[in-house]
Amino acid sequence: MKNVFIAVTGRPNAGKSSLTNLLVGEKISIVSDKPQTTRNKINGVLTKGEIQYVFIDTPGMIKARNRLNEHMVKSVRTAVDDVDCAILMADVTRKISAVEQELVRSFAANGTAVILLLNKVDLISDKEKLLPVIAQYSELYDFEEVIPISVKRRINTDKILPALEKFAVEGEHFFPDDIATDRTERFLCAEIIREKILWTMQQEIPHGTAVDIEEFSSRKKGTEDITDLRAVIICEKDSHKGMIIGKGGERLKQIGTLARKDIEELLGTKVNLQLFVKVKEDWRNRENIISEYKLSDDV
Ligand SMILES: Nc1nc2c(ncn2[C@@H]2O[C@H](COP(=O)(O)OP(=O)(O)OP(=O)(O)O)[C@@H](O)[C@H]2O)c(=O)[nH]1
Ligand SMILES: [Mg+2]
Repeated sequence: MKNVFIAVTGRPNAGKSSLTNLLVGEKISIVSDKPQTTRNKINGVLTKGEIQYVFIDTPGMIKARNRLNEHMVKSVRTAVDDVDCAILMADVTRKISAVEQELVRSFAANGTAVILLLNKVDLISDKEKLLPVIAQYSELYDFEEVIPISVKRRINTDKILPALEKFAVEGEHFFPDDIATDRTERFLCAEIIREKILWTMQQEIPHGTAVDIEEFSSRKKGTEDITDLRAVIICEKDSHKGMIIGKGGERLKQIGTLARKDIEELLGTKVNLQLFVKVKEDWRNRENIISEYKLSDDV
């Protein structure tokens, strides 16, 4: 038996979580068009034959602006430290930035084998334009392989597992062969709600929200399984609370309806979802709140 641990790294919004979901074949990590969607390391597990692939989806690398960001950056660093190889996910439509340079420095320090994936090639009509991009990236690091891909259009995505296979090492599988993630249903439900906030709200508000599941219990109603879920959306300001709730509660209702659909699919039961909104001023800089609500993996 073999296993291979792969850190999926790159700038925010490059498509790391989309890729992780595609490779494990299930949606385990939330996706949005806003940068800084992922906040925690999330293991995506794929067992294929004798090899177990463990993809560590990481938060997009950023310059930390608050305590929450610092935890996010730290989680990328620790992910890169002890893996068999890494994926550097780049957005082919964007120029090389300080993010790629910084990640490459930590790869070099650790001697990490890295596969460069140039994502979103579907947005480039003239494929000739890829050549200079590949040349620029090749100057950054001695990548094991460089693969232009599109997660969205499934271009070249079948080349990724074969490229990772050679980094597998002999050893027991770390996770049961039939799971796609070791994250709890409770965590995944909170993430689904956060995703719907990202989808429905503008810029700064979703980044200042977190979701805490206060109640998660199951019961039977006749032959039907029902899950009762009570979740609190934490936000930073009274004015944000008003906007999340919306006129006549419309926005919160929309978030709830979208989330409930996905949660029902995840759990395979009917879901009774109750959503509340609470204000915790400037919580992203308050270590006690980050730890009270377990909003980071390392507190
Ligand atoms: N056009 C195009 N869009 C893509 C592709 N892959 C992902 N996206 C989109 O890019 C956006 C970001 O995707 P995510 O998977 O959330 O990106 P991420 O790297 O995990 O982002 P963070 O968690 O913020 O670091 C979403 O709107 C995706 O639908 C692709 O191949 N082509
Ligand atoms: Mg992500």
